[in-house]
Amino acid sequence: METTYVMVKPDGVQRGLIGEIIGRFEQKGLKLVGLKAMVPSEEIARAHYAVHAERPFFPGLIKFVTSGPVVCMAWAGRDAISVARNLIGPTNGREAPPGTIRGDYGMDIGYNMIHGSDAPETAEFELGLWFPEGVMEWDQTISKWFYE
Ligand code: D4T
Repeated sequence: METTYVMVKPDGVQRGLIGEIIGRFEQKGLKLVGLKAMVPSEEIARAHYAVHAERPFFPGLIKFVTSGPVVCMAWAGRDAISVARNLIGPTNGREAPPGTIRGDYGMDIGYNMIHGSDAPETAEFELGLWFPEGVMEWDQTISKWFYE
């Protein structure tokens, strides 16, 4: 079992897509183990995107992600990291295939509505960053209908 960090970005919140996005993860069969909303501080945004600190788009990215509320989520399941990335789709919404979140709702690279961890190391780092209090442990009784 893996746990991944997923976040509805300010454009997804502003556009009223929170419910639609959470619904896709729920219906897929992932287990929600963390959920909260906040307006990110510059400090947390810079730490989250530290890997892009030298890229030309970094200042704009920080301004965007701190511009309003985001919805922070932790989702658990078998191969949760790649399952979530596949639900989300490629970075650029114009190229993302229909059926993915970005493919169905997005037209841009920067405004791409949602973030998902891309590897076990980044998931661990991002979960620690956004959920320092830890995530929930609970028994999803229906999970026996998702896994053989
Ligand atoms: P995130 O990290 O937000 O889930 O997006 P991806 O994993 O799909 O894409 P990424 O790490 O390459 O980019 C992080 C973040 O930066 C924005 N971005 C990216 C941008 O504004 N301009 C760019 O040219 C690129 C490459 C979008 C996502």
